[in-house]
Amino acid sequence: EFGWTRYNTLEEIEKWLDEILSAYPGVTEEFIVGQSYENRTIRGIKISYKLNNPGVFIESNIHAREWITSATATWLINQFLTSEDEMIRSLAENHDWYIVPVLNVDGFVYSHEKDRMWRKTRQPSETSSCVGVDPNRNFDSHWMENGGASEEPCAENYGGPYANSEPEIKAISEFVASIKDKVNVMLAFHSYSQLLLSPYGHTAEEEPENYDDLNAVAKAYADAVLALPYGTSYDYGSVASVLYIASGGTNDWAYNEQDIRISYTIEFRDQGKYGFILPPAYIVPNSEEALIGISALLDKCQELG
Ligand code: 0X9
Ligand code: ZN
Repeated sequence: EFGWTRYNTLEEIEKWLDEILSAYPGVTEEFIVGQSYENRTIRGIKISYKLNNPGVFIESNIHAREWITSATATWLINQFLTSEDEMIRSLAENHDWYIVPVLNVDGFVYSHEKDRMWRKTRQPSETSSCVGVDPNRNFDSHWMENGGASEEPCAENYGGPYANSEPEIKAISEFVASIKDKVNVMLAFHSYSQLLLSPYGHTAEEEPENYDDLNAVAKAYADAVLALPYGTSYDYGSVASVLYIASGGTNDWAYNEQDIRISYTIEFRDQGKYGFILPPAYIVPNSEEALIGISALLDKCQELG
């Protein structure tokens, strides 16, 4: 049965999504991002309680093995619809939420059924027997520039034969572009390392024009999470300064090509003890941190205007 005491399969997540959509018809709406290489439907849910709210887009599980991301995304959806807590109600009702719990559907299924550590998509290469592209190197923004993405089909960070070669990335790019005027904040959920990563990933030579704001907003998230009883610490800064150069990722594409000025990659728990194989007992703590962090992040955005 679906829940947050263990990790759910794609089939379980989709069945739960159907139940949620029929239980809350007035405030939820399904959106279809598109079809995956293996022809699965990539689904999202929009939650909207009123007109003219600022929009927040959450992309989750672009990397197949990062199961904590879809567990957290579904937990957030559930809280937004069922919680009676005042802070959560205000967070839920004063934003329009566009949430894609599992973007890399083919890879996610493969990570459940064949290889728990699978990261990439499942589209075969035309030049190699290796399968899949790193979807977070495949966006059409400074694609394959400056390193951090590989031209080698067998590499875990293979950028693909061309930008948007992966149907999942082409689909989400077109979908976000179609609603970009309604999206103020873009969050890409990943694990692990406990980091809030802002643009740029494609270069360490420059910083975005609103880098001070991006850091202030990230600090608000990190401070709020640290203040919880778990005492979990998050670090923040640009991808290139805190982590490594990596072009063609979601947060750079949203910022550079769609003009979404508040754009982060969030790397959830932990810091390497369990890594990608985070025990299910941490799903709820991680989700609580994401909730309080996102609430503080959005409050800070509003404060900065
Ligand atoms: O390398 C990645 O794609 C992300 N780390 S992960 O361990 N989840 O694979 C970081 C992505 C940072 N953002 C960009 N490169 N734009
Ligand atoms: Zn990732």
